[in-house]
Amino acid sequence: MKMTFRWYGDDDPVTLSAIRQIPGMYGIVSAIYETPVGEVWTPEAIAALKGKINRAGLAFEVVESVPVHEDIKLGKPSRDRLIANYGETLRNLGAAGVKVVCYNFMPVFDWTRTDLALQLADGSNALSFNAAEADAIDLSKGLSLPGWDASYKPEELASLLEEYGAIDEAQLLENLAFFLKAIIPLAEEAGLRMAIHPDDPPRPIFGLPRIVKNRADLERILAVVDNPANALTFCTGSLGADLGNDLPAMVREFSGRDRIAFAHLRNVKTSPAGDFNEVAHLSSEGSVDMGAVLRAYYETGFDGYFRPDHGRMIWSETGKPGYGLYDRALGAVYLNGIWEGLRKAAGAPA
Ligand code: DNO
Repeated sequence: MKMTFRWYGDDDPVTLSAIRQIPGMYGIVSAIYETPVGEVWTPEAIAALKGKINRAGLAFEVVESVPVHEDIKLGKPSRDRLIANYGETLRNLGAAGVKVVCYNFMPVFDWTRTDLALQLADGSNALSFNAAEADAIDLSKGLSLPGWDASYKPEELASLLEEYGAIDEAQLLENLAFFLKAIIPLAEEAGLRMAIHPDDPPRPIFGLPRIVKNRADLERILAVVDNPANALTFCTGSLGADLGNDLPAMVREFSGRDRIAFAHLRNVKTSPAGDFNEVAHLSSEGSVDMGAVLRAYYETGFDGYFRPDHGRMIWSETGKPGYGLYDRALGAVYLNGIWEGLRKAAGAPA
């Protein structure tokens, strides 16, 4: 297991030198944010990012995300050119030593929350989602959240949503399959693994189809191209927002088959209806049994990348919701502690 931390580049209030001081930190997860979605990430831009990270004493082996253009998700004719560009980006990333590329296939919206600063009982703030409040959102005013790869003006959003009117789950899955059949051989050639991120929250939202929500969905996607380069970003926070997802069992299954390349570790307190708020990483704080999840990784010999996902805002920190330094650092230390316990219990040296 290699512990990593997400960093949003020079505009991120969290600095590389601060991340370097978190015990047990191996590497940075980042992206090139300046290149428009659909364009090629050049070797120069990749080398500049990698250089910055390496000079801070950290590895750069995981990208999150190379965003997938909406035309690919919609299956429009322009997808051929966009997929060719995506492949070239993968080639450039692989040549720079990147091993995993995280991406998602959520139409229009990435992770969605209804409150970015819910106050918890201990005085900290966390992200939360309430389905009734989401249904009441007026999309004609546009919607964007800090941390998304793309945002839309109200009129762009309206026309995109209209285009998705013709796309149901089966069609979206077909468009994903088309993308994977083209991209996975290129990823393999580039020496890296594609790792799809689950839908967050794991259910249809704003009438848009969602196809990465549960075990059956993940099975279906992995079967499209049965190759270790077609892998998962297994996010306990996203999948954990459906109490029907048995996370330790799913990790055992997919990590056991070496199909998890990247683990997002986050805890959520979820209601039976699927409303949830994020909490500290500790098992006792939420619905995710982090100890059991890590045991499943350990016992299946996981040697991919971990990252502590979203933290609360604590100790008066301000910054990107979910992506402050302090609570994510506590998460990393907690996860490393569990891992050390598992290693020692199995007789491994520290
Ligand atoms: C949320 C993140 C997601 C993730 C994308 C992957 O905090 O986990 O935004 O980066 O869905 O493409």
